[in-house]
Amino acid sequence: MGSPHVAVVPFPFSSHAPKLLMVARALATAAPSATFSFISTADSLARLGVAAVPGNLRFVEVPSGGGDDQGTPPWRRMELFVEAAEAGGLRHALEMARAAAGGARVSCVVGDAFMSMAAEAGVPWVAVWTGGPCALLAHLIGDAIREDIGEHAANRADELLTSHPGLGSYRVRDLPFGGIGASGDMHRVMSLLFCRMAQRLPRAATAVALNAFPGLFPQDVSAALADALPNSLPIGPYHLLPGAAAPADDPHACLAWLAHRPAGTVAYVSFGTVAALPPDELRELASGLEASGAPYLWSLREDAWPLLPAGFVDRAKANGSGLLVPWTPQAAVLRHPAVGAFVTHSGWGAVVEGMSGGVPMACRPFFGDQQMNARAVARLWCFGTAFGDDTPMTSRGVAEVVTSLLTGAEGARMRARARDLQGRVVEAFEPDGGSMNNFHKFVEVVCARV
Ligand code: U2F
Repeated sequence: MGSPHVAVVPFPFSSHAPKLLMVARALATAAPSATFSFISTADSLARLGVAAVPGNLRFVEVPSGGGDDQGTPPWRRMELFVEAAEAGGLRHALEMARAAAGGARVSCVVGDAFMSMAAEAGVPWVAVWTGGPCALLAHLIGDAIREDIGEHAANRADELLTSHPGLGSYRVRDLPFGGIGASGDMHRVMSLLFCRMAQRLPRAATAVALNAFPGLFPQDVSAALADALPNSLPIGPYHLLPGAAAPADDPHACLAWLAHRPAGTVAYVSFGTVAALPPDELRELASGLEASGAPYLWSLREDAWPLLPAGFVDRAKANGSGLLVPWTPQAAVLRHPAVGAFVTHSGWGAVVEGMSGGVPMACRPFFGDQQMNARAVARLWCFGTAFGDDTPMTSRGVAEVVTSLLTGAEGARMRARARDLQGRVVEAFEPDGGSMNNFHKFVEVVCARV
């Protein structure tokens, strides 16, 4: 029997592929005698940093299922990709990986939980969930929740989900079933993905990796998750797994800019890879940052720059008060001592990177799991606050929140809690720490001979 050949299959949209690549790098480092084939579309591979990977990790380009035309809307590209993968595309991709590895049969698929068609690929499937664990729980028991809240979800938005074990701190309005933004098509595509995933994960996945460390959530949440998904393994934050992180790519010299700022003085702003603020809110945020007087580092996609208030970019450049860039090495930025506050959409990657850096957060959630993540940051771990409820994202609201996080008494309390979480993250990655122990089990499952 030959050595294991593991196919790592990301969902090739938003930041899913970089997260799966972190897991793949860590696995390839931990199991040097196994072969890892990272299977993705040309577009997704082109956006990844594929340099400096372990020698036993290769990249295999597979068809996208159509929708390569840049004019195709994102929801339709996703739909075409998923339809093709469901209709035999994934099996075909595994054959391509086999051919590229000199005929070595794929012994295990480590696949994004969204790629749940892996359940039918005839190979053991180990799933990787990249979002908030409580959102996963909500998806897994989604039918029971929908039956409970029924048609009246809007009237019951502020009700706590106390009749669903593990979800009692969340409100109906926090549930992740809303899909992305106002687009009904995206909602439809995402709902189908989540629905298939919720059916297949408990039945077919050999194990499910979670981007969290054991003990991060209270006991009732862990128990409810273990009940819904007995094979889940918290091995995160993924970016801290040994070998997971590529060297920080910093084309806009953000780290050098931070090096000139005193500790805890800079507000870092980023809304991840999908969410976009409506233009009026973007202007409020920009003017609030200026009004706070705090130095800021803002990761903002360039297509949004023309929407900023007149002169904003030039003023930042002229007085050095801010640095606006299209991309930062975020995990390294959040670890930098100069960063004292994080204004974010509260995607799960942002949350775990923020807590790993010990940085208090101001969350402005948009869709999916972000509302639950923001709620957990503000109410469960209390190392941040959420815009929207009492504090609208107006210029004044932004200035107040940023000032409070950087210099206020409440901000200091939140920073202390963030540092406490940071310490627990460090412990989880000590040689006998919870995430490390689970990661060893994960490697064993992935590399098991079949
Ligand atoms: C979707 O999340 P996003 O991709 O929008 O957001 P995150 O989960 O926070 O992940 C973004 C990643 O991109 C990195 C950052 C994160 O690892 O470090 N990044 C960066 O390196 N530099 C930048 O300038 C900006 C970002 C979805 F929208 C969320 O609701 C889900 O929780 C998430 C689950 O994977 O996917």
